[in-house]
Amino acid sequence: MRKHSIILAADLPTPAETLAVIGEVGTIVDGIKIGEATLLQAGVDILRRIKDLIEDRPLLVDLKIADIGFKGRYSWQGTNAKIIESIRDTGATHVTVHGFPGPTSVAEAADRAKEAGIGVLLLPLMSHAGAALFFTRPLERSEVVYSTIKAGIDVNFPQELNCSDVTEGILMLGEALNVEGYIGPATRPVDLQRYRSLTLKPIWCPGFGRQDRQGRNLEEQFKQWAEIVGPSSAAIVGSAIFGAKDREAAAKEIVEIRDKVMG
Ligand code: 3DU
Repeated sequence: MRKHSIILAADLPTPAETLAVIGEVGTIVDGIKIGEATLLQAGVDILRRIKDLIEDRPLLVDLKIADIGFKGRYSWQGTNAKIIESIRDTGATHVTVHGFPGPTSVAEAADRAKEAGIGVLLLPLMSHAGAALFFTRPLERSEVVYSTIKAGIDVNFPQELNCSDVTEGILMLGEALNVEGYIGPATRPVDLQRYRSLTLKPIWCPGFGRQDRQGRNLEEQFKQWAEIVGPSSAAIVGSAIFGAKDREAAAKEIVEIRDKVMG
């Protein structure tokens, strides 16, 4: 993946429009994110068609998986494994998974996705207004460790990781279970700094443009974001590209902003 990748969140109302936009700008940006609404309408076969259009670029399937993990005698048999199986060999390179359902759920998704060659991006927090309500509830390191051991998940929590709330607890779990990376809010720079103090992994960030609540233009937001998260991370940009009158120009503009910020 290229440094400071730009990932288009292709959230169009119909599969035909989704494919059209990807045909238009899919090779200007560095990767594509497909949402659950598109998959419900089109089925997973659309992922193969998108992959043909974008070739070796990353294809993130934003399912925000949050179902049960269940370890049978020999293998994971919960719903999370079944969801991951449904996107195996479709061209999906990454999938989003929620952390709040706890250690078994995340472990099942992470293990099965690894087997399928798909990287898990865990969600310790979200970008929209009000998302902090539950994610910032207090949580202690000992609670995360105890609950993980009790669930029979055999992992080590790095000694240096501390935890004060749910967001940091999910980051702790992600580090211990060795997920590929995280989804982090571009709207919350202070929280992104907290992520960076706990992990060196890639952080893929939505929240550019319309979700910004600090009055920053795209360039200011991008610059601040890039300084905090570092080059291995990615910016997920949706409506600022697909909602523009001239989508090609909008996609090129954000790529230019990235190139300028990176010097
Ligand atoms: O606001 P935009 O149009 O740039 O779209 C953002 C995309 O990122 C959209 O698909 C949304 O579902 C996703 N997303 C968030 O915006 C915030 C999160 O915390 C996680 C995913």
